[in-house]
Amino acid sequence: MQSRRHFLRGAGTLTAAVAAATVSKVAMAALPEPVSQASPNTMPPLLPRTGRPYNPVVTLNGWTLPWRMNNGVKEFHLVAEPVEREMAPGFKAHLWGYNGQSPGPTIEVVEGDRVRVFVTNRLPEHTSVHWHGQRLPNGMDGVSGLTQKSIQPGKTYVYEFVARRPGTFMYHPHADEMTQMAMGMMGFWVTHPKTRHPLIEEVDRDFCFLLNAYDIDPGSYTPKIMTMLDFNLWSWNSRIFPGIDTLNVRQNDKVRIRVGNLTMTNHPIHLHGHEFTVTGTDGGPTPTGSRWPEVTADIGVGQMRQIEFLADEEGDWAIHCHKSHHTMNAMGHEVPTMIGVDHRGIAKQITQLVPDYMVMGERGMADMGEMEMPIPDNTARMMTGQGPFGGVEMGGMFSVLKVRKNQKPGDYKDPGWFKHPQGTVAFEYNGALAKPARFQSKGGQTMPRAQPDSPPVEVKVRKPVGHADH
Ligand SMILES: [Cu+2]
Repeated sequence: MQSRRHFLRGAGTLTAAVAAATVSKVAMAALPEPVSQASPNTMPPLLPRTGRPYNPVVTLNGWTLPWRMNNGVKEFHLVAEPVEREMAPGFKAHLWGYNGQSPGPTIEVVEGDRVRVFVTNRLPEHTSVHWHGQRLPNGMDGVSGLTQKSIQPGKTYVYEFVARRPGTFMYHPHADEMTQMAMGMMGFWVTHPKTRHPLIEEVDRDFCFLLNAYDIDPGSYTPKIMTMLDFNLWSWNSRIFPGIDTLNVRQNDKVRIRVGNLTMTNHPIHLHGHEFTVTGTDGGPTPTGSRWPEVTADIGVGQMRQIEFLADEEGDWAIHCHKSHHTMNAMGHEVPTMIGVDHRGIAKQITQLVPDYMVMGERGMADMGEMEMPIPDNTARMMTGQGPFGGVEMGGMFSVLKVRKNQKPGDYKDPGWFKHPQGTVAFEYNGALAKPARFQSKGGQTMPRAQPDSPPVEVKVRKPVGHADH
């Protein structure tokens, strides 16, 4: 993690040069200084120095936008622009975002705040910003054509409204949405309660991230915007495992995780080792009578969910989307299943013609995690991530909740791998294996059959065997 000193202050960067070319200096003078972020790392919480106090959130692989107070109004400046987002170390994508990154910075305000957001458009096409879930005057809702003129390239628009109710929200364009969302334009919005709220608990750690998805061909940089469902990069805040930071907490912390879904499918987000309750949606805090414990919360398209739990179990706990293809990186999907198919003969023949030929998937796909096959430049391997016990064989929407006794309050540093107490790790059994007892029964069926049994078909299942016994 980096300190806030690492924030690039507008000037001196490429974006400033673009700004000078598109927006006049006189016009910019009245606006709050645009703040740009150059790092894809998780920034420490931005403690409020002006305005009403609140407990800030931590945006996973993201940051919170600083503001200025102007006669009691909280003023922010969002800059819609092309960005280069490092989606994982060694893999960069050309996206569209806000203030240097995709997603844009998190906006944090307090219930009752009057908020003014300046939006400068440095994209090659018009845009607008919709404030998802907010109660606001209709003309501030950001639907281009319906409630406002779209913001043309080089123009700056002003949105102003009171953040009327506390909760978990987001922002995204409502102009050429299919393109602009596929290119990564989106951001988080948190409205903190003004006073103690009966349905909003104080927590020790408050994380947030958006679910998003991209289709970037191996070796290329720009997402294919026409893809509807078959994405190859499933990301949290435009990061893919192992590029997604861990969620580091102290044992017995009360933890809140806020997740929004701006992809085109649902994502069942699953946490290991703990039960949680859904304490809020984009409609607000949930009534306590509607809460039940679960370990997976399905987050539908366009929805937001706030989950809360007591992190009382020490360890390194996986948190991930439960759709198994969403925990993989770039791969082709038109690949036949080869599990159990013996390639030995054919592989031998092919290698005489193509010396580098290799067989994939004969024993499952786990070999892909270790494979040192040449891949195009700027490509994320299908699965990767090295844990203390070997390859984690994951990609995409996967991270780790690290619960530690000695994590200091407010410290979000990665504590390293968990040191398991002796005798608490699954271990190899070295005793003798008994012959399997076969269950003997004719079985039954719901109704008598009209036709007699046909002769049985023999299905050959080739069980993998080690080399130890031959
Ligand atoms: Cu998913």
